[in-house]
Amino acid sequence: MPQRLLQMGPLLPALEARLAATYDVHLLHKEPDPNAFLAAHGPDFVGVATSARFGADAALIAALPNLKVISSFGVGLDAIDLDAARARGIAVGYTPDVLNDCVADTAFALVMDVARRFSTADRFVRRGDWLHGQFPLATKVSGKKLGILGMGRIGRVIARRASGFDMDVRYHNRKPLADADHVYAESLKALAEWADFLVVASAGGAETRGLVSREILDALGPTGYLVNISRGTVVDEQALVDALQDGRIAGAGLDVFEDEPKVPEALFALDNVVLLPHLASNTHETRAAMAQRVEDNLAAFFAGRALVSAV
Ligand code: 8YV
Repeated sequence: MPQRLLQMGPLLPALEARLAATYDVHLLHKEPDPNAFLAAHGPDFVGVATSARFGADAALIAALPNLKVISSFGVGLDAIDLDAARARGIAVGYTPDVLNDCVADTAFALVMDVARRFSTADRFVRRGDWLHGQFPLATKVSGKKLGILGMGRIGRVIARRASGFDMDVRYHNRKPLADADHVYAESLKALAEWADFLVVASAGGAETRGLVSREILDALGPTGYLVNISRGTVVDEQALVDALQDGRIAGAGLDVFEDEPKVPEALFALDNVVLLPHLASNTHETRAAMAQRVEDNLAAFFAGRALVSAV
């Protein structure tokens, strides 16, 4: 008998097909009344297949009394109630590392785009404005100061990208790293004051909510740029909109937002902002590797082995 898995939302089609070929998968998001379904059938499921976006909250975990394993597509764990999983001894698998390159690439693309204004310049050409004059000068990236909030797996790759651009890199974490090659800033404010570019690469969740506040944005100042590839919740979004509108920071490159897919409409009118639809890991190569890790974590669990990437 195949193991029974509950799938929380649409996943990569190739992954869905492979999971369905191996397990007895039920799609919770196709249920007209998911709560009624869980009340009637919750005890049937031993595994959950989910993503960083759909997560697995405390209510879901409580509704699945025989749950033993959660396998999530993504590195972010902010939508999974890890305490609830831990309390029940439920194994949690996720997909770190395989997406570091693409997320760091996206961070760097945003640094380049927001400073050099490539997206704005592309619109300028398409509008036919080049026929009537030159595009204004932009800001140089190479050799500048890049501050990283969250020197984790992805932060380290961003730092490596920055070294290719001869940038000076500093970082802030809860604690200095024993093995970091870069200067540790004692506070996020000190990092923001120092940096030309502040890149947010920390985890989401309660611990980092609102860390990039109005005060931090003011420390970054009118020549500083903010880039966020982590979670919208790390930045006080209203404070960011205000700072951009008032010219209190120079610009922002954002792949993530507080209430996706809703983006504050006030940002649409601003040319010093680059807006992406949370696409940092969305390449064929990286998504295939993430899908493989979701499968490998489940296969390891059901074979009685340790997960390849366990939380
Ligand atoms: C994905 C992400 O968009 O890994 C993460 O935490 O945010 C992204 O890679 C996400 O996993 C899709 O749900």
